[in-house]
Amino acid sequence: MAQAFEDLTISGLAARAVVAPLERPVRTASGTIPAAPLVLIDIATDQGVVGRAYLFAYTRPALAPLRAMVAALEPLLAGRAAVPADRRRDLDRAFRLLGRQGLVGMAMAGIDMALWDALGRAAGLPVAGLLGGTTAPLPAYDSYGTVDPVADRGALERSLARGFRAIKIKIGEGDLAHDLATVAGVREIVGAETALMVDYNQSLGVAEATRRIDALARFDLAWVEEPVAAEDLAGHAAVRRSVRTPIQTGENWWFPADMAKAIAAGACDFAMPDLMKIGGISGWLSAMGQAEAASIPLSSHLFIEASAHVLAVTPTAHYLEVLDIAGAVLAERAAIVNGRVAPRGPGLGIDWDEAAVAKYAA
Ligand code: SMN
Ligand code: MG
Repeated sequence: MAQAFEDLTISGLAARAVVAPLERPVRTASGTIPAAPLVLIDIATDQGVVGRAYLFAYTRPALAPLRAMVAALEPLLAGRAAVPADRRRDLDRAFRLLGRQGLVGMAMAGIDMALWDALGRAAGLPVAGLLGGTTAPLPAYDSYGTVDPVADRGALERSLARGFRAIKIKIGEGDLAHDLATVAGVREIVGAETALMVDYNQSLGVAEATRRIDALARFDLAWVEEPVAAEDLAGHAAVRRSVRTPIQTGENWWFPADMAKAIAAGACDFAMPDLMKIGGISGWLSAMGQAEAASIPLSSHLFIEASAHVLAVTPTAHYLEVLDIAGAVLAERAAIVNGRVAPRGPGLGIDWDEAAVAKYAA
């Protein structure tokens, strides 16, 4: 029996910290993430429906403060309707003077995702369905950290065997020669037909990025991601004007306002907002409208489960990133079928493996 949306009243908020093992450590040119510090959110309602979402703290020092930040929002939510638009308005107002970048924005996004999950569960629908979309499988890419073509040949071949026809690797840890050797080696393994993306994780300056991207042109890369500092929009635009390979960025945009600035600056050919930083499901809906208006293909960043639901209704949907940061604590990992991911409901399709949550509790 579907529960009427307006009947859902928030009765409590739980925020738990875990450090979830990763199938592969995420090595980037700007640091390595050996395991995933996560905050697991459960929003309980008087009607028994529980909305669930998780947040990614990136580094252990940020985990306890992020958990505390989420827990601190409970007084602003308890006793109020589980309506994402209204709760977002309340939280926007509560933090208008402080500002929403950082832990505040991350916590707000987590609440938003969990409330959308609660609505879907109450309605017995996947969030993609609530939003007017379907649960059809979406094009995805397998996302690696830095790779060694020799040592990682088996993993790359397994990605192809799982049906992926798009793969991203991180480069920039070494010099240009190292980048060229790595990309040449990976291109030889994946073949000319597989889309190959690279991610510099903000590690270069404008001149060096232009030099390296020009040198990599012969490998027909699908995109080069965050060549310079995320907040250097003019730098992204300068690189973009100088090279032929599409420039991708967006995972570090805080709320839709940052996306608008990037589009105005001509910073990128493609965009990939992160659900946690763009403002959750609600923030993504605003971002996808901007992408449509600017004809910018939109991809996701991490958060496989929730990203599938929003990409399902994104007019310029591009790729879903498969980098599974929470699978170790989920009752069921996101399903990859023939290199694609389908939204799974009800809600966002997130349920905890409580034994694993206890095992990995921080
Ligand atoms: C990335 C950065 C940090 C953690 C995980 C992944 C990366 C990506 O920038 O695009 O996946
Ligand atoms: Mg990236």
